[in-house]
Amino acid sequence: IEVSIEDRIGHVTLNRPKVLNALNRGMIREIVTVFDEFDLRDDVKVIVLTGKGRAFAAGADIDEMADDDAIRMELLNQFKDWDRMNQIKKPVIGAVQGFALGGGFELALSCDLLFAAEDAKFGFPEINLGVMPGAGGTQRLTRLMGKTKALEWLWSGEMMSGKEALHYGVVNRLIAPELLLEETFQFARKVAAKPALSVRLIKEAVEKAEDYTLAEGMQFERKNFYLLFASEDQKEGMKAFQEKRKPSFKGR
Ligand code: DAK
Repeated sequence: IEVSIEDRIGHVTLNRPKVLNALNRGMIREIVTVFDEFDLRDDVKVIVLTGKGRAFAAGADIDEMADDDAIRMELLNQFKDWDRMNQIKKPVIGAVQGFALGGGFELALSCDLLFAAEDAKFGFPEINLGVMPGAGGTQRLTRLMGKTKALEWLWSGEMMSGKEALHYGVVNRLIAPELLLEETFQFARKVAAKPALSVRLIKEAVEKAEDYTLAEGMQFERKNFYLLFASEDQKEGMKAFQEKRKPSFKGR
């Protein structure tokens, strides 16, 4: 992977273009290790994940797993690394060009927002390999598009165009390929300029909306709402409004 920080945006680029960024175990570990580091750094407010070349990622590395057996996989416990991805508190925006297949699609779906180039192709070809998605694909796709549509894609193994992905609410935006990075970073900078605690607690509350009942979710929301009144940014934000000036947020 390649890693950089610019304008308070931590950028991770998948960088095995010769094999369409096929995700091997080392790569997943590197991604989550950097995400964890970004999550703790004060100078990173938003994380952007992209792929180099003609794919975001064409899936887990088939050469690496072809000879695996169930017990070896259980003992390797690779899902521990994948699960760490779900614990990142800062916003993660994925920018997908070309193929996002199998584990590559699952990695994309674990981002909070997805921006896609018009040439993006999403799919779960696992069925053609005699397996099925194992890193959240059946769960996340179903939550986004409903059971019947998700089954159609998961059973057929066919690739979904960027346009279809937009239609089903899988991606936030469809962008001309040459503008994908620019538009993604433009949005990332917008979020990076917001009070970071609000951004963080909104993400946490929205995630609960998928698992909690409405009453539980609203209770949770309320606690986060109260918590923000303990922040300096709340005082600054409201004072700046009253004084008719631009607020200066500190993320505290
Ligand atoms: N793994 C390894 N190599 C791959 C690869 C992959 N997933 N995808 C592409 N490559 C390699 C190709 O072998 C080829 O290498 P060379 O022959 O040049 O050495 C190079 O990338 C370029 O690919 P193609 O020549 O095939 O390019 P095309 O344009 O003709 O075709 C394609 C593009 C995306 C349609 C095709 O490459 C393709 O079908 N790729 C495989 C798609 C796929 O089946 N993906 C894997 C799904 S299974 C887990 C978590 C997650 C997973 C598993 C376990 N744990 C935590 C335990 C996930 C599983 C999956 O993703």
